[in-house]
Amino acid sequence: MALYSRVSGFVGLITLQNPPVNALSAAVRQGIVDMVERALGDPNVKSVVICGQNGNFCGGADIKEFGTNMSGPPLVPMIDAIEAANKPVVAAIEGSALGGGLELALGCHYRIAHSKARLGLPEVTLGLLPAAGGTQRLPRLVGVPAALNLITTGRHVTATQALQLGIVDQVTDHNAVDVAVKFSLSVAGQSLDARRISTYPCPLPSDSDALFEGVMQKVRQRAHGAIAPVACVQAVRAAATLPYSKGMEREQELMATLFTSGQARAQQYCFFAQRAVGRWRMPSGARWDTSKPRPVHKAAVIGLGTMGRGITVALAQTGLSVVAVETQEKQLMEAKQAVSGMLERGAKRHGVAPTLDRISYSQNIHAVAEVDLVIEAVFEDMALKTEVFQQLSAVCKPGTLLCTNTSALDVDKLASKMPNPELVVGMHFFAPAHVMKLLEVVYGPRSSPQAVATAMQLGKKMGKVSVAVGNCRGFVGNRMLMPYLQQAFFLLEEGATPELVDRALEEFGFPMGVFRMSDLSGLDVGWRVRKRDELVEPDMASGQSARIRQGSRYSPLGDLLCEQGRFGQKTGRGWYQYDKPGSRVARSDPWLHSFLVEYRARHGLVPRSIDQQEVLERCLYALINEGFRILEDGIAAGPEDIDVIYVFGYGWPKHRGGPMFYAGMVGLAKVLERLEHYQQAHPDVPYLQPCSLLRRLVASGSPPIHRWREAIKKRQSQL
Ligand code: 3H9
Repeated sequence: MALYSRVSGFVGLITLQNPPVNALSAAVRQGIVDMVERALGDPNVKSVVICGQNGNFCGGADIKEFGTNMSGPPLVPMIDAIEAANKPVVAAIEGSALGGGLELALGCHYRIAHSKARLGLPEVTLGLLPAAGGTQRLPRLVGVPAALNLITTGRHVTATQALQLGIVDQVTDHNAVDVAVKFSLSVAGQSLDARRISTYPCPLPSDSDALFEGVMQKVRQRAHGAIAPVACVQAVRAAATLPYSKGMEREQELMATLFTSGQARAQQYCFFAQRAVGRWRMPSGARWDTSKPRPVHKAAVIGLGTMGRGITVALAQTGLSVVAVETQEKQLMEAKQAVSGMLERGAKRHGVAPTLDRISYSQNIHAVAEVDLVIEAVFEDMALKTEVFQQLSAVCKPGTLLCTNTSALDVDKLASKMPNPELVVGMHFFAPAHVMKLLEVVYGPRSSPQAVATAMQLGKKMGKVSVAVGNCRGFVGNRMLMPYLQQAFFLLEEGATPELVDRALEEFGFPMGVFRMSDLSGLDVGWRVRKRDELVEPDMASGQSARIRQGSRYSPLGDLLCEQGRFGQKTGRGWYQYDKPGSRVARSDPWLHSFLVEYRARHGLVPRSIDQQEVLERCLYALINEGFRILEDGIAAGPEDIDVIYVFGYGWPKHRGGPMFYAGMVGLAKVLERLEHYQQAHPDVPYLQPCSLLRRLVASGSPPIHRWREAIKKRQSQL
C-alpha cells in the first residue's frame, strides 16, 4: 500500500507501506500508481515526495511474488510515468533503497538521502538484473565503469559514497523527508528537462570495447558459471550502445531469460534460507523466539593459533572487549603482532579506526575471570580441551558461557566433564575466522537454550551466518565432506586424475576442486585425524588388506602422499606441484601421475576411463546422501540449514542453491537411482547406500523441498 497526505500546503507526500522493508508488492505498486496520479492531478500540489514508512525507503521488488502469478501494475511503466511527470518528484531515502527501490528513486527527478542510508542494485545476488530500468538509468547517471561495478557485484554503498558517485543529489543528517519536502518546494515550477535520467546520453569511455571485454572476462571468472553477472554486463553494454527504449527492450529480454532460469530460483531460495536459519529450533522444542540470549559485553579467547587470532579479530571488530589468552610467550608475541596487523588492514579497507585497544593480552587464564563468554581455541585434543575447560569453570564468574571452537571433537563429551554442562556449546568457525561467513553453533542434549541463543546472537553480531546444529562427528559440514573426499580418492584409484576431478567440480561451480582445496588447507590436517582414528595403519596381522578398514573400502592415497612429506602448498608438493613452498599456482605433477600408475599396478587395479559426469554424480550424490542422513538424525533442523552451511562455508555455488536444493532440482528419484547404481558397483562403500529418508521422499512422490520437514517430522514421531 501507499499512503497519501498533503504537507506544507503544496507537497503531495506518498509513503510506501509494506513492513518490514516496504517491498514493492502488487498492492504497493498499485498504491504508488494511484497516489502519483492523484498528486499530479491536484492543482494545489506543486511537488511530490516519495518516502518509505518507518524510516526505510524500499527494499526492492517483493521477492516472495517471484514465481507466482504476478498481478498489479508493472514497475517499468510506473517508474516511467513518475519520470515523465510535470511536477518535481523527490525521493526521500532513509534506511535502504535497494533493487527496485533504487530504480524507483532513479525515476524521480531528485534524490535526497539520510547519511545512514544504504543504496544498491543487489539483483545479481538473486540471480537477476535490475530490470526496472536500473541497467539503463544508472550508467547514464554515474558512467559505465561505476555502474558496471555496482550492478555486477550487487554491493551496497553508503549515502556519502552515493553522493560522490552522483546517485543522490544531497545527503542530510536531519529528517530526510522534511528536507525533501522543503527542497521539492524550492524546485517547484522549474524545468524538469535536465532531470529525466532516461533522456541523458550514456557517457562512454573512449576504449569502451576494451572496457566491456575486460569486465566481462573478470565477471565470468568470478561467476563460476552463474549467468546473472554476465547478463548484467550485457545489459549495461546495451545502455552504452543503444537508445534508451532499445536498451530497455534488451534489459527485459535478458531478465526474462534469467527469471525462468533455475539459477534465479536457487539464489532466491538461498536468500530466504539464510534468513530461515536464524529461526533455529532444537529437538527439545527450544527455539529462537522463546529463548532469550544473555548480554555479552566482554569475551575471551583461549589459545592464539591461527583460529584463535581470527576469532579475536572478529570479536574486537564487533566492538566487544576481548581478553586474549595464550600461555606460550613466543606465540603470544607473534599473535599480538598478527592480530594488530589484521585489525589495521581491516580498518583501512573500511575507512575506520582500528579497534586495537579493545583487546587485552595475557599469559594467565585467570585474566578471564570477569568475562561473559569464553571461546576456547586450543589444539584439537580432547584431554587438553578438557583441562582448559576445567580451569575455566574454576576461574570464570558463575554463568559464563563456555564455547569450544572444535571442528571434530565431541562437544557433548566435553560438556559432560563440566559441573555446568548447560553452559557449554560449540562455536565452529571456519578459517580464516575473521573472514569466513559461516559459523556452526553446536548444541548437545545438555546445552541450555539460552547458551545456544547467546552463541547465535553473538555470531550474528560478528557478521556471521550462524546455523545451529546438533552434535555428531564432523557436525554438518565436515560430516558431509567425508563421503565427498572418499569418492574423490576412489576415483583416482579407478583411473581418474586430480586434474579431471577438479575440473569437473570447478565447472560445476566450486571455486576450487577437492584436490586443489586440500593442497591449500594442508594434507597433513586430515592425516592427523586419520592417525588419531587409527585408520592409517592397516591391521596386517589380521590379514587386513591395505585398502580395507573396519570392513569397508579405504583409500590410503592421502596417507601415502603425507608419508612423502607432500602436505600441499605449504611444502610445494601435494596433489599438484608448486614453484616453491607457499606458492599458490598449482601445476600438474608428472611424479603424481606415475605414482598413481604404480599404486594401481601394486594393488591390481585396472584403470578405466572416467568422465566428468561420473565424478559429479559420485562426489555430489554421496555428499547429498549424507545430508539426508543428517536430516534423518535430526542433526540439522531442515534442508535450508545444510544448504546455508554449504554455500557459506564450503564454496557450494550459490546459483545451485546448496546440495539439498540441488538434489531437488536434479530430481530425488534420479539421485536415488544413481546412488543405487553406484552402490551396486561398489558394495563395499557404505556411504553409497541410499539413506532411508531419501527413499521415503521418493516413495511419497518427491515433494518440493519446503515440504521435506513434514516427512522428517513424521518419521521422527514414529521412532
Ligand atoms: C528487484 O528489486 C527486481 C527489480 O530490479 C525489478 C523487477 C522487475 N522482498 O534481511 P532481513 C524480508 S529484486 C520480500 O532479515 P535486515 C526478509 O525475507 C529485489 N521480502 O532484514 C525478512 O523476512 P522474514 C532486490 C523481503 O534489516 C524480512 O524482510 N532487493 C525483501 O537485516 C527482514 O529482512 C534486494 O535484493 C524483499 N525485497 O536487512 C534486497 N527484502 O522476517 C533484499 C527483505 O520473514 N533485502 N525481505 O525472514 C535485503 O537485502 C535486506 O532484507 C535489507 C534489510 C538490507 C533490505
